[in-house]
Parts: sequence; structure tokens; C-alpha cells
Amino acid sequence: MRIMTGVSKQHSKTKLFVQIAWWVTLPILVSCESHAHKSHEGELHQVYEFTEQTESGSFNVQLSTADKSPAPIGDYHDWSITLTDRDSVPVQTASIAVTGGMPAHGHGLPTKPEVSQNLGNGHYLVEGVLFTMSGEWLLRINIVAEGKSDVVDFTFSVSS
Ligand SMILES: [Cu+2]
Repeated sequence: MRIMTGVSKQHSKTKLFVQIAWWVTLPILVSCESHAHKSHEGELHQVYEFTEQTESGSFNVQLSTADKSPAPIGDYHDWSITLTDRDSVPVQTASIAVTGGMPAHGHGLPTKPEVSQNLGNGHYLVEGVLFTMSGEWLLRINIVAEGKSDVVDFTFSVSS
């Protein structure tokens, strides 16, 4: 009888541990699942347009999804940058690099976007942006122009 009780207690402890482990793990599994699922949909979502001053105030950067089209999850798409200086004069010749990722997930961008075209009058085309999951994404725009180097971060939520 004692042995039976002992076994029974041990069993219920194990069972409890398994249950706790499951409830801790479940949300992680569910979020991974939804990420994977959404990354295959490739549906169109939100149109983005932001304007920010760079950290040192050298430039103003307008960042938007190209052609005001929505940013999809799971498909390559383009963004546009409009660059002006502190006097609102278009910056015609700039070297621009785009990096980023998901700060909350601790990962970078899945691709290396490139500023592929200088469209003139301070407009630049960014190709090769890809969001692989919903959540908060960061795009960091590094600018070298007019003898100055400056950076600006754009953080926004991508959802399906
Ligand atoms: Cu992520």
C-alpha cells in the first residue's frame, strides 16, 4: 500500500511537470507554427509610409513601400526612399545601405536589400526586401552623402 502511494505521488509529480512543460512550450510552438504558416501565404498586407529625421539631423528620410503597394509576408518586394537634407533640398547622390531585422526575435533580415536605382531628385529604389513572419520589423537606413554619414531606424509591425 505504501509503495503504491509512493508510485502514485511520483507519477502525479511527473504528470504535473509534463503539464507545466507543455504550457510553457505551447505558446512557443503555436507562434512558430503561425510564423511558418504565414510565411507561405505571400498575401498582400499593409501599405507603409514613414518620415523620420536621421539621428544626427543631417537628412530627412521618407521610407515607403514602393508604388504605395502593400508589404507582403513571404514575398520579395520593393521600398522607396526619398532623401532630403536639413534644408529640405533633395539629396541627389547618396550611398545608402539598408539593414534590419526583428529586434524582439534577435534575428536580422532574411535577405540583403539593395538600393538598386537612383531615380533622381532624391528618390531611390530599394529592392529585395523580404519579411518572413508577422511581428515587429526594423529597417535601418545608413546614408553617406554630402560628406556626412548618418543613420535612421524605422520600426513597424507587419501582420497578415
Ligand atoms: Cu522573427
